[in-house]
Amino acid sequence: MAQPVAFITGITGQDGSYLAELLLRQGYLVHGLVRRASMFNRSRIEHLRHDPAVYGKSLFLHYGDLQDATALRRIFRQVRPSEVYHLAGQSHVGLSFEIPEVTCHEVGNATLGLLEILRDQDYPVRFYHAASSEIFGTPESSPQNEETPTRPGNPYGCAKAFAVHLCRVYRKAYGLFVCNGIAYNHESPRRGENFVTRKISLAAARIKLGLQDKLNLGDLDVRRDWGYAPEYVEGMWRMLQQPEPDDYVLATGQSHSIRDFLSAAFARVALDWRSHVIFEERFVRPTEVNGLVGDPSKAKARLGWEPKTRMAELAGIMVDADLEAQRPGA
Ligand code: G4F
Repeated sequence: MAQPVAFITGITGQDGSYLAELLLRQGYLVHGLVRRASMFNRSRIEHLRHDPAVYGKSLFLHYGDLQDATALRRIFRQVRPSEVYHLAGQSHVGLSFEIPEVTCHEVGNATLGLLEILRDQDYPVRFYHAASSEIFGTPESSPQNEETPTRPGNPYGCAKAFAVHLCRVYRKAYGLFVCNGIAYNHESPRRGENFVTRKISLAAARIKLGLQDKLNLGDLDVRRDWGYAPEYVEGMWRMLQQPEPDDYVLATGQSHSIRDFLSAAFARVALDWRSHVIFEERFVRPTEVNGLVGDPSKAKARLGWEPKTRMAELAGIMVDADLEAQRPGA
């Protein structure tokens, strides 16, 4: 059997880096799309790039941009991927209020562009679209599943909902193997520092080490369904190994408030978060989504996928990693 070939957009991100590791372990040739920038932002895959047994042998990076259809088509022609994992795009919900057009181009139109390329291939390609719980906004029912109507509450959610529906249309209209992975929040030590869990874990570690004293946050009452990112990329891969394409919710089914996450993270370093957290209006969003909690039972039944790491353990993993990274010489 031919060696499977994966193409990952967003390979330098949290999920892309874990997914690349998983696919390399499974014996794939992995190709990743990277955007040219004056400063390298590849810290999450540096260990792979510096491994002579991997880089240039089973891992290849290609300069490109989701807006550049010609370059993307060229990469497809050269690489002929058997599986495409589309993870790239502006992913910060708060920021999507400030740069809505960029967000919609990167998240919405770019997915359409890839679907068009897929449609023109003369061989079967499987496509994973990184959808998001943000498509549900503030839903009428909880928990949400694959049938829950979309009702986004911010520009990012609107763009994702647009992309999710296009994936469904292309699957039905052209018979393409396209899956939407409707992932709820998934975190790890590789999470960007401007997402709330990482902001908290980093602050807990730095406060413990005397490097910082205060942590400025917005609304602490909102609740999220938080899971562990390496487990979620396993779910993404499993979707593309099924006989038929479909949509799946990836979630823990449990929701916790920001206060709960603060308690767990600060408890890890034996501190009381209430002595350190300051409210800052700037971090409150123009609209907030509420009631997001996912029902992963379809993923469990069909993919054999189940989240294992719960919120408190996740907070501990993240704080431990940040403590380690902050130590002198780390
Ligand atoms: O960590 P967050 O920025 O994640 P959010 O908005 O839930 O979005 C993440 O998860 C989605 C679902 O998987 C993805 F689609 C999306 O791309 C991203 O990965 O914020 C979580 C909550 C929000 O309610 C926010 O208002 O935390 C609240 N929050 C309170 N203070 C804060 C802060 N969020 C951030 N980023 N920074 C704060 O200081």
